[in-house]
Amino acid sequence: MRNVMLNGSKIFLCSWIMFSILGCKPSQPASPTASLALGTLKQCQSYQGLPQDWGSLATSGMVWIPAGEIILGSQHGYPDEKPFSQQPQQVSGFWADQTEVTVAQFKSFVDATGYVTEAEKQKVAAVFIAPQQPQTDPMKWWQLQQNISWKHINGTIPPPHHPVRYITYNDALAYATWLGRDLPSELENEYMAKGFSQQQDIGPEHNGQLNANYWQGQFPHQNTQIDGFSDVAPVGCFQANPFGLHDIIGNLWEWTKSPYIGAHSDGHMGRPEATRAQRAAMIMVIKGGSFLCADNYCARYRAAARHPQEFDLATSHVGFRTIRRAP
Ligand SMILES: [Ca+2]
Repeated sequence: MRNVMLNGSKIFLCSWIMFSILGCKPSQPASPTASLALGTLKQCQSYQGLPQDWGSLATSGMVWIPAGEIILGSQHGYPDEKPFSQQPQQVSGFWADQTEVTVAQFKSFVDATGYVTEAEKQKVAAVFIAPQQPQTDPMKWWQLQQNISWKHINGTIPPPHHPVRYITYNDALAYATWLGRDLPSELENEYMAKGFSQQQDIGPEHNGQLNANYWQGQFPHQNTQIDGFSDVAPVGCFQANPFGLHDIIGNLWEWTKSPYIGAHSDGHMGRPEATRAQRAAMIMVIKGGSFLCADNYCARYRAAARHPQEFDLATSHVGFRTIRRAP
């Protein structure tokens, strides 16, 4: 048995002979592919949007998230984030996309299946338009526009290395199912974003440097884009977190499989279970914040932050990543 380091985690590899004799099994799955070479502006701008072995390897573009535990939520956030309990919740290990799903990845799904997204069927999506003057009414910066979709934004085709957006919950789940994957629960997303940390929350900075695409300046009229992006950024322009995940905070909100059915303090613990009535409402939890989250509005560029989102509304600021649970 060999002891090796892979993706920062110690694992055991069994040779076929030892497996036959001793029946030993890896303590956790071994990734046969290297991590994506992302994390700088130069690297993300040259990325083509498809990870190594795409189309042939079930875990292409993913890293192994080892089992662990977190206390869900934060005492320091918005009221619905405050923990129900100081008892940590256990999370089993799973594979996770290193980046938000890209336009190129989603295109490969559409090319293979002929899938038509809900925004294309509905012929409408919610689009952010920055006002020129200070505003407090969200209806002043959100517009329902026709003929906007994942492949057609303001008359242009989005670049293949951008995260796909204008994707509803059903669209995201269809893509994940096609790959034999799933969407994370809120608990799994927050565990990914907290990345080994015992802190109650994780923000968009790392070692005093901005490490996420969010909004600097006064939202919604003044975007100083100190982080380099006024709109969505290509995936992987910022350093990965300790689990090897890029943009788990900021850039786009990410769909989870957990219905939004109230505050943690009411006993909702971020798992996907829900009653039939709750599923019928289908207001889902989204996590991580987006390029539209600013200090003065929606300061939700944090691991513990959460927000309700209509499951069938395609918007400018919501994307997703998939996970694959170990058998
Ligand atoms: Ca930004």
